[in-house]
Amino acid sequence: MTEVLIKGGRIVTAVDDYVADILVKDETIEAIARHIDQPTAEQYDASDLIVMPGGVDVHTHMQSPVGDTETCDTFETGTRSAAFGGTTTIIDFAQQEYGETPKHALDRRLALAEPQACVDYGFHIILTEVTNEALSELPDLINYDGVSSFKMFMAYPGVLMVDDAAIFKTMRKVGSHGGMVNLHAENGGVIQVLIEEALAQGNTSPKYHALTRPQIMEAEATHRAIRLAELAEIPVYIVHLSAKEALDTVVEARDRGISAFAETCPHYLFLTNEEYDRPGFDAAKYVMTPPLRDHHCQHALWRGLKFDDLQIVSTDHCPYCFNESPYGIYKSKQLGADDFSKIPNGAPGVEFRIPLLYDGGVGGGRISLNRFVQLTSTAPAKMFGLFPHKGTIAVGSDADLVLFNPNRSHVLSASTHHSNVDYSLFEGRQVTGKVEKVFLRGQLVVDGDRWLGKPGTGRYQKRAASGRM
Ligand code: DUC
Ligand code: ZN
Ligand code: ZN
Repeated sequence: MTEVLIKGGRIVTAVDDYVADILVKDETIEAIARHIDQPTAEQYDASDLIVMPGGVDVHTHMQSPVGDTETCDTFETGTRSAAFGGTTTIIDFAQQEYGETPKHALDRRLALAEPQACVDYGFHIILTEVTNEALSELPDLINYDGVSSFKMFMAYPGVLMVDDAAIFKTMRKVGSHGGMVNLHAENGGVIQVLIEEALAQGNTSPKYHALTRPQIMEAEATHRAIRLAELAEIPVYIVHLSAKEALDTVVEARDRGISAFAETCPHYLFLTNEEYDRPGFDAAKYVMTPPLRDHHCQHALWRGLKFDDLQIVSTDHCPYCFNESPYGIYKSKQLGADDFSKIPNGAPGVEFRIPLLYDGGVGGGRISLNRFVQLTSTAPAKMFGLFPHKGTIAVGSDADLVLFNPNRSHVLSASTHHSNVDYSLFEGRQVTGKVEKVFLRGQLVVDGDRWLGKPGTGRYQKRAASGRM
């Protein structure tokens, strides 16, 4: 039996803050008390450190094909990077290809992830073709396969976009089984018109990615998604919310008592659309969807986090290299060197979510320490059916524990991160607060700069209902 004793740490959950010892037996927390003596256990001194529950990042794209492109992290490299950043559970995506059933998509992704995963993982299923056969599979996917959330795109016509009828039918089907629909909320038809106009005028540089995706088209789709969910009487979750106008729509619905939830991402909290003024093609590093917004949006998002208008911070880790080498053009931003609409959409960040949010949120006086844990671990675990195994420190919970030094400064950089991607959105940013040790179900996997984990130790998580907060 593996026994681990973590001594004298400051235990911080979404609601607690106290100093105690934690005894782990095998994979779960056995006891928490002021003083525990267990000479047979491996001992770790956590005095002067925060001990918090492992991070839960509910929006990543590892080894993820979209059209011809594929993200450049494998499940192995991406989940190792997550672990170094204090994240011990991810929820990634299983995308239904045209002609494929959702169940087949899940099985395909499970087979890929299983030998590689270095942290625990689940999947949302991306539905692209809502046939009767696909709909008929959804209850079993929720009840037996543990997939209680389904992502649908209101953008990218001809590639991923589905219409309102498909969204509504899905909502009606999954609602009574504890399912939830996650929406990429942008008006894809209108955006397509704007993209074609820009290209026809010879506007091909990366900044036109942002200029063709207006904030009010995010708000319009957010509003539509929420109204569809309201009619279907099901909770709804807006992914990667970036625009103030979209947030206003969520707030209005929540004030009416609708179960409308939303996440935002570190890049919207720490960067603005000024990045698109970078010279040459460098701005392509910031081509993610939705694009970076202005200072007003950033301010509104921080306010939203503070007052629970936004419930979760996830990364939308969707890494494409800036350079063509070494992974090839289809994993590189260079694919869109002559045409912004061909730049693969997405940006990396799975390793930096926790240090960034601690530094800018807690250190910056914008959110409390408890709220920080809630946003990065507890709320995502509750939202997506992983609580109480994940998302807290309690007797019986999985011993996913992060020992975090709140006083240690370090510099975020692609030269030291553990992802395959060759750049960072936050290159050179100094932050205070560093992940020192990470335990995955009681096993020490990160110790300072040392990697002690193994591919394949991450375990698939069958999830309970989503959105029943
Ligand atoms: N949406 C995502 O969720 N991730 C990457 C790109 C996108 O449009
Ligand atoms: Zn999206
Ligand atoms: Zn995404």
